[in-house]
Amino acid sequence: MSISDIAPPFNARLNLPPAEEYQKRKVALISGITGQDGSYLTELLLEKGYHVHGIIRRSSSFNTGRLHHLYEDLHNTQGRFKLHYGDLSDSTNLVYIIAQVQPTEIYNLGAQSHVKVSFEMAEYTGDVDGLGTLRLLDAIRTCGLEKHVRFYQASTSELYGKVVETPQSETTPFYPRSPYGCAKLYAYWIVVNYREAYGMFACNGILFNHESPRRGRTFVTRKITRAAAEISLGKLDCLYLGNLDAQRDWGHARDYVEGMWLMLQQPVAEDFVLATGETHYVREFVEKSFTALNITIKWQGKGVDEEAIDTKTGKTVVKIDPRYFRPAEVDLLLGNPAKAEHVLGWQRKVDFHSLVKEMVEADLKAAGSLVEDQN
Ligand code: NDP
Ligand code: GDR
Repeated sequence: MSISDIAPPFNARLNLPPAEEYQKRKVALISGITGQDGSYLTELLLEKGYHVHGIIRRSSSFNTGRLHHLYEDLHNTQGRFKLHYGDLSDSTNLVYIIAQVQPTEIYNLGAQSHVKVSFEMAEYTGDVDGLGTLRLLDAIRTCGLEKHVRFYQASTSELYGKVVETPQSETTPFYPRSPYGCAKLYAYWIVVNYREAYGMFACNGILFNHESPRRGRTFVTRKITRAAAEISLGKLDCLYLGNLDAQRDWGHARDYVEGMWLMLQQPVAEDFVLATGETHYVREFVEKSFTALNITIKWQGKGVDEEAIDTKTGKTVVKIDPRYFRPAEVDLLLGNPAKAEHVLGWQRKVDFHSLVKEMVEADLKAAGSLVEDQN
């Protein structure tokens, strides 16, 4: 090992081939690679022959569980998969990683992504989700790669927040309802601004909720499917939830990462909504999950006293805990994916029913085995 392996010189602005030649390589850099979307996107890009580099945070506990199978498969990826320690709050580190990796595509999926948590960690969420996006864009420019790199920003239907119109599309005005939504609003506009100011190929994917068996356990869908599976096996008595009246447009994460990739393959950088065009109450998600486990539930009571009873056993299986209510709520999300369908040729494949079924089955399997799942 030479000294340059330990501390390679920072020569990012030197020796860059012209953009067309540079773009012939397929090198992706993903922030947030350890998250739900990061893991599906990595699979997709490796399948497409990309070299995939990911930014991971140093953690005292294991945080690469969703990528484990890709490590195990290293002989198939022939060294095309590499992880780098980093953080969206650390500009120098981002410049260094980009200079080293020289990516052709950057997917900015890293974020404090929990809406409720953002009310408790508002400044941190603003720093990582808002300014973190700026840091990444400026790191690209610092490396002299603004004409070489295509940039994807994980924007969100939380930008719409308070209902102004439905279905929500690329032209619907924004009205965020949380520190998370406000931070993502800054990120959205800085992406548009850098596209216009510096001619960068930078896109916002305005993605509506997307779920999977790899969804974090504190998001409502996974919380429900996991608890329902455990209740069906007698391992848990009751599931505690917040607002059952919120409506969401839920799709499958695997379908949505394909849309992210498609956005970066277009001749011109634009912003796109990805959604299913269907909306469902949280309450419906609960009912469907229990039904998939052959448990019929009946709702009774009102407001914080509402509960769901298992009609066979008479036991209460769902209760309300006001702790899970948010200081300001997004009541209704329903997206219009027409532009993505028309321009990108994007189509979601998984419907609501199949999504719930897949998540419940995965959680039933995990709850029935002794092995703790990693997601
Ligand atoms: P997850 O919460 O599953 O993953 C978030 C990722 O960001 C994790 O890899 C996490 O690392 C990483 N991260 C958190 N903080 C930092 C930081 N300071 N620096 C670098 N990385 C960080 O989210 P999803 O995969 O569901 O979502 C991906 C992106 O898409 C997010 O930006 C989210 O806000 C956005 N989005 C998600 C939607 C959805 O429905 N899933 C819909 C619309 C937008 P670690 O594992 O160490 O915590
Ligand atoms: P959301 O997802 O806020 O839409 O953000 P989440 O699953 O957290 O909430 C959806 C709706 O369910 C209601 N809810 C509960 N939510 C949670 N987490 N826990 C509960 O116990 C509970 N009970 C009811 C919520 O009030 C809310 O209305 C997700 C994230 O992935 C964001 O990063 C992303 O940008 C948006 O989706 C689109």
